[in-house]
Amino acid sequence: MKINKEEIMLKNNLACPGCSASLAMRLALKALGKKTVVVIPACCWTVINGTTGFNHAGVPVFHTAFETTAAVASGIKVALRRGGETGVTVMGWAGDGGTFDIGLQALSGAAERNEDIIHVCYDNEAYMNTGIQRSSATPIGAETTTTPPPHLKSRPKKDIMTIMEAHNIPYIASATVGFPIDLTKKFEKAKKTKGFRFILIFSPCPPGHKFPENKTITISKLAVETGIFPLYEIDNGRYKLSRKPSKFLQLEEYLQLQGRFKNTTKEQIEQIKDNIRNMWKRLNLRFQDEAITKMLTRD
Ligand SMILES: Cc1ncc(C[n+]2csc(CCOP(=O)(O)OP(=O)(O)O)c2C)c(N)n1
Ligand SMILES: [Mg+2]
Repeated sequence: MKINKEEIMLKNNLACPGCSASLAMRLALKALGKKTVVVIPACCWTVINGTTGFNHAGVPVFHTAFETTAAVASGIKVALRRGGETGVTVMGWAGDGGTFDIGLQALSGAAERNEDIIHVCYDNEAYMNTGIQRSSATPIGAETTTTPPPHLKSRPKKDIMTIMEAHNIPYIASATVGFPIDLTKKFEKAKKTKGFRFILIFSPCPPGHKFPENKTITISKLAVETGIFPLYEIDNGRYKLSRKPSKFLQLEEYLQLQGRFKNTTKEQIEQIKDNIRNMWKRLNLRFQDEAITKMLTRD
């Protein structure tokens, strides 16, 4: 499988160097094509897309209030359909704040109604645009400006994939820019699917996670290979593991590259490891994969 060579997004957007959210949009639009409308709430992407008069996404973008992405995207899709435009993909593109937290009500409503839209969450695990405040997507032990040491985030990351699964929608997937072909395939599948589709993209952020800008892809890959961010799909209720780890890499390999975990305590690291193991046990009830069962029972 090849990634479409045609660039839809324009060059020189306002993203920070090494921004995975910028690369994620570039890949998503290559898969979805030009007949796409994007709805963006308050988030880094409001800035990335450019100041008034600029539109680096290269497709129509509707900027909306923080809590309204999925409601606005639903309305745009209906208006297009009423106007006879049936071939346009409408994609809400929100951060973790706009998805896990303040956008959750609109998201849940649109998912329950099975609106014909794609909601993408580029998850950089904090409110980055406003200065790195913690969100419910921030992992345990992470430093943010509202969880400074020694008061590091003490609660686990919210499990948004399971929340979305509970809505019985046709397509749910997790992806990251470290695996661009996998990400592209998921957007292609989402484009072909009717009804509500949800894609969670793990999105490392150099200034927010405090790592050098050339480590974005390494960290995206390590998140998958250490098991902290599993890549999978729930396609009409069928679970499919996209990348089967033969052995999880040591979580520390992932944590030590990021300044946000510089002060994370041993106990918090153990807590994260326990949570990863429990998450995989839960997921493997669906995958029923023998190799994973063996890996999880090994101490
Ligand atoms: C109702 C409302 N509350 C707060 C804000 C301020 N605000 C703008 S962007 C943002 C953070 C967005 O975080 P996230 O959705 O994770 O996107 P990111 O900035 O990380 O890309 C906040 C708090 C706002 N615009 N509207
Ligand atoms: Mg964020």
